[in-house]
Amino acid sequence: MNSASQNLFTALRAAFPADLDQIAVEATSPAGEPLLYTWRDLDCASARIANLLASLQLPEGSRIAVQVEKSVEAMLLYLATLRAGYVFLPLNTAYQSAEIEYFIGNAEPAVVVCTPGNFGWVSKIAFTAGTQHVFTLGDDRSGSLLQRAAHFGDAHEAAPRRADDLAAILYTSGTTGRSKGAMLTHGNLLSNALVLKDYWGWQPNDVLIHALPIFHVHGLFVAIHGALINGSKMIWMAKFDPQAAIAAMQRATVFMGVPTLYVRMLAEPTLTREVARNMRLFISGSAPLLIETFKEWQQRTGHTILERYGMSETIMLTSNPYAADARHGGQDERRGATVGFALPGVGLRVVGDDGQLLPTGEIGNIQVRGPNVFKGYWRMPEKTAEEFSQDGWFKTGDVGKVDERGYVSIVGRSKDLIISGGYNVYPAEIEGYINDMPGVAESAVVGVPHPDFGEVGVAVVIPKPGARVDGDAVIAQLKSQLANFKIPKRCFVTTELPRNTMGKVQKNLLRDQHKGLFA
Ligand code: MCA
Ligand code: AMP
Repeated sequence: MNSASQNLFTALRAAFPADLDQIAVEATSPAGEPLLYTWRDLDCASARIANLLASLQLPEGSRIAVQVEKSVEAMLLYLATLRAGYVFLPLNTAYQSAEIEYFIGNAEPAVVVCTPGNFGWVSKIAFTAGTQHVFTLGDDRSGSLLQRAAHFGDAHEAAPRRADDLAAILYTSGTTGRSKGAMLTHGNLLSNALVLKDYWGWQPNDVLIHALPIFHVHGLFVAIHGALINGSKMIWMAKFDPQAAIAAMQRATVFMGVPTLYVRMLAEPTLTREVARNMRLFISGSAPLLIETFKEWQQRTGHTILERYGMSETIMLTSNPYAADARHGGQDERRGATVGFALPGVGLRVVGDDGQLLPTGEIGNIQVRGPNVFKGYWRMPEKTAEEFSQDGWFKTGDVGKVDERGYVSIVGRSKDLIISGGYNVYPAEIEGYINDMPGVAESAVVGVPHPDFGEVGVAVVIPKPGARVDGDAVIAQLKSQLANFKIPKRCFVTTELPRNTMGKVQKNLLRDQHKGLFA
């Protein structure tokens, strides 16, 4: 290996235990059979896929776009992409053809990997966009990717990469216009993984319950890097199942989830102190954890959930302490309704709308900087410039405050965003689709509280004069166009939207009006 290389894979591989025959991942096949992977399996299988990718002689910086069901092999494809030095582009399996067409058209990947069942329509989109190679990968190890990779050797020297070379692009929707690809570098990902290794007190004998999807930051980076860079085993769940997750706690030590996962486990009578006795750490993030959930978890299990805060553009930014944090007077208290302290190396400040720094405790716009902050939006230099202050801080779009002890609380968002079950839904995108429907004059989508998903979208639609619009039909049409988690749970048809004197829709009034819908 080139000693100057900052390839993230090299750092992850260096952390594998000396005994490669230990179990690295315990998974279950779609048919319910146990599947065990040793560290050697991860090494050899990712090498075979990396060799396959390398054999394609793709241009430097090529994107490998992947829309497949969660499986250990899908993780191996991620590792292989890093290893071969290309750029991983994960896509939520809920995305439908118009969404995929946009991502593939925008990112121009050299390789697309999709499920065998989607090959027909995905390959059509990909070949039209100029992609040369489309492989398939099923969650049962089927498909052309592994078939082709099997012909390659099981050793591969990781391609040398600099810290600021791209490792991944994660698409994140915008408050206006189309999704933007956040470009994350090997240095972004490695620095964040190393900080979390230390801050969360990871140990090689930790066992992580991996229950999240692997196409977003939480499941793909925070969870996978966390386990791998500590040489820790994972109990791998292709789909979150509260009963299975609770049962796994007796053999595990770390769990990561979005708040919905905690809410669903709390609804299970099997969740007790006894069953959680072996656990060391429960981590929550991606959406606000209600204080009720935080307290109930404490009562039921005796564990205090550690809440942290991050973004696709920045990976992890803040965290409640796992142990005493010397930077904050040795405080080790995990405080509910806060996201803890700025992580070591992360700068975090709160500014007013005029960009001026606000005094401690005042609510304002959160801005951040550090080695974890992304390189920019893919092929969108103007958007990138807009999202940074003149002195180089990234504008998160989150609104919050920092108290005198350094605890950060998020109290709202300046971006018009709904976070539903840990997934981001941008009202502007949904409104765009509704406004294009026949007979619709305009629409507004707002987030309202929901006991399971935290928040869900509700649409309010105004028909054109004389037109008839049916709310259920609007929802049915959206279902055929957009990822399922983006679909508003209810749609009301009415005569006008509340507006302020400037003519702007008063979404707060709509939120108030509908806040009891799912209570
Ligand atoms: C599923 N449904 C949803 C959601 N998920 N509706 C609203 N919000 C959701 N998140 C709906 C589907 O549309 C469907 O409705 C019905 O629920 C059943 O779908 P299914 O897929 O079976 O649902 P599920 O398996 O119960 O999924 C719920 C889930 C999942 C497990 C909570 O949403 C999930 O894995 N969320 C985690 C997301 C995540 O990893 N976020 C991290 C982003 P219908 O039947 O009407 O069609 S990373 C991030 O945010 C930052 C960086 C950070 O800080 O981590
Ligand atoms: P994404 O675009 O999927 O990366 O989502 C990032 C957004 O999720 C952040 O800007 C926050 O609004 C939100 N977020 C992440 N973690 C938390 C948390 N612990 N509490 C509140 N919001 C969070």
